[in-house]
Amino acid sequence: MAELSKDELLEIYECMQLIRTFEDRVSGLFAEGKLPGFVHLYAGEEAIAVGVCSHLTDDDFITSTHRGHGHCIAKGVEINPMMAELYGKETGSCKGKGGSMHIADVDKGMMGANGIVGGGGPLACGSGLTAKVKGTDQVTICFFGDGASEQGTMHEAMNLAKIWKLPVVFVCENNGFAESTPVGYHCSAKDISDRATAYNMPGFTVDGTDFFAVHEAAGEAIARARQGEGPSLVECKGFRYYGHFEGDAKAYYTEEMVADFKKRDPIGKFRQGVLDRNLVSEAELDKIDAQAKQTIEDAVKFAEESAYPALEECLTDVYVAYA
Ligand SMILES: Cc1ncc(C[n+]2csc(CCOP(=O)(O)OP(=O)(O)O)c2C)c(N)n1
Repeated sequence: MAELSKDELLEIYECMQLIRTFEDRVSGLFAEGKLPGFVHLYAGEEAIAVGVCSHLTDDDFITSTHRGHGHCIAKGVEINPMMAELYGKETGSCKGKGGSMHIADVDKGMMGANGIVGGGGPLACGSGLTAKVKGTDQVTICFFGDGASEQGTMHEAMNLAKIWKLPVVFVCENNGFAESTPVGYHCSAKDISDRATAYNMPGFTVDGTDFFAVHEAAGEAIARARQGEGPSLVECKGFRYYGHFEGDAKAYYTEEMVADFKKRDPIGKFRQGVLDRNLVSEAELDKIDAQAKQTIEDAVKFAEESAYPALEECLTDVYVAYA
């Protein structure tokens, strides 16, 4: 906590609160039938995306998952086009053709949310190899879930990243479930980070509800990658408040679990931590809460007032044109 300035702490809080407010609002909009397609919400996992991305610049890359809104916001993707993308509007980040599961913004280094579980690993090796060949110090973060950790693609990607000493940090967001399957059922390892040993790379498990724990572990791994020392695996253990997707009845959540989630809330924990140490004031945090609400309301208005793509735009940007 000590090395972060007051402005940085406020920015971090703002980013986590923006993600939470975005997700809570999207949940309501989906229930109202305003958003087409599937929506998977990130609320509860804010400390992971923000803890990691607060070390990155626009020149660094991230690969994301089907649960990608938090990654986008933490990497600096603009909120208005994001919301418009969820609505399928022409002002969306991908002109309304990607939707929630395919938001991308290459200028911000956000290489795309991804409906293919485990699909981000090979992409991260690609951008990692690009940085290595070009001799830049760009780092790629590969966010993936505990369920994705069982996919062959992730094992191949971690092995390749180590063999080629790529500047990639694999960040496993272990929220306890792959759809409704508990991690203890689908995973043979005690901790997913134990698998790092098999790839001869550093591996850590941290509390994914604790911003500072994530920030510290990710900072070490990112510094190693930037200095040419190769990949690492950081497992962040946490939870998601919402179901796997909006509409999930969550029969696998018990009342005790949900009560426990609330006690471990990453934003509440961060807020209490900085207030207890007198690093910021309550009024400053409350102001950010109000601003976040306004930003999201503005984004909803922007999205609702935007047009759907024209029919003749249907096939543009969908396939790569070969000359
Ligand atoms: C290759 C592939 N297999 C299966 C699915 C169906 N599917 C979508 S999300 C999901 C679970 C993913 O769990 P996890 O990686 O832990 O991410 P979380 O949803 O917990 O964030 C599955 C099996 C898919 N989209 N892609």
